[in-house]
Amino acid sequence: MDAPIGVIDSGVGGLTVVKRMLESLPNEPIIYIGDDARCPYGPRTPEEVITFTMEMANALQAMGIKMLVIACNTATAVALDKVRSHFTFPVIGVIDPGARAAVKETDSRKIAVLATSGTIQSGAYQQAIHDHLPTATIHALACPEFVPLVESGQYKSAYAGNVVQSGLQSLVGKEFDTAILGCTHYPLLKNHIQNALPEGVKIISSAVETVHDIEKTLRDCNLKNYASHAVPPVFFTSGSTMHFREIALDWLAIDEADVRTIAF
Ligand code: I24
Ligand code: DGL
Repeated sequence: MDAPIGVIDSGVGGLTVVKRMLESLPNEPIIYIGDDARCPYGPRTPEEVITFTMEMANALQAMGIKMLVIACNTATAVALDKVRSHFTFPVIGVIDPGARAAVKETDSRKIAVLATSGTIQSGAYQQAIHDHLPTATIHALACPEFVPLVESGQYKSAYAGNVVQSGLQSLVGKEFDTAILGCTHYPLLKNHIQNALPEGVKIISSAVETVHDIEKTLRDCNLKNYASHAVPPVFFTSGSTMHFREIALDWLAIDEADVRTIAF
């Protein structure tokens, strides 16, 4: 099946999922939409996020995708069920894969979740973890400073380490052995987050786990592309194609990228 896999996100953060897809599924064509004009979704109301997510999903349906990946945690948290019930192609979110991986990893049954305000308020991670491990203790923490920190480009700096340290202050003294990075941007802060948490805490990146789900769905639904040549992804942004291209080239370590405009 050589139709593309659609990937949607509030902006460029979903490129963390695309990077893993290009490594594991190089022959699968990808069409990505980043809603940069309306990013960030983290502080928005569920109604807004649902409307925006449906707009992107509709645009990709019109382009003939065989499967949809909601790479944005906030959009997955509030819109996954609605999107799933609306389309006939399989729809994969980033929350259940991360929750399942954390449940597999934890020995103490105590799990921390770090995410945007919208994701934490939705309770979606808490629900998904309890679905797989009803006795789990969950420490859910909104980290609203972290997305702007990454987007300011200072995420590698010592200053970022301090912001992460303060953001995670309320977890001090709490017991957990596993922490979920429940936001597209947090893998870029992984070292700072690891340093701010007690030694030995296992960190789960939803992006990595989601690709396992995509591979399984391609197999189960007979949607794999058997052509054996790499296909470059096509990117759409509702914002600046120039800025999008800069970040995509850097993050994906590629020389050129087909970046087009989409209006909502
Ligand atoms: N990282 C992200 N978003 C940005 C950014 C960034 N600017 C610098 N870096 N900007 O997300 C968001 C607003 N833009 C988006 C494009 O259109 C115009 C508006 C995290 C990306 C994760 C893949 C820092 C930066 C970078 C290159 C690679 C990674 C990275 F410049 F974090
Ligand atoms: N993509 C969002 C997420 O994973 C982070 C950026 C935003 O708030 O839109 O939750």
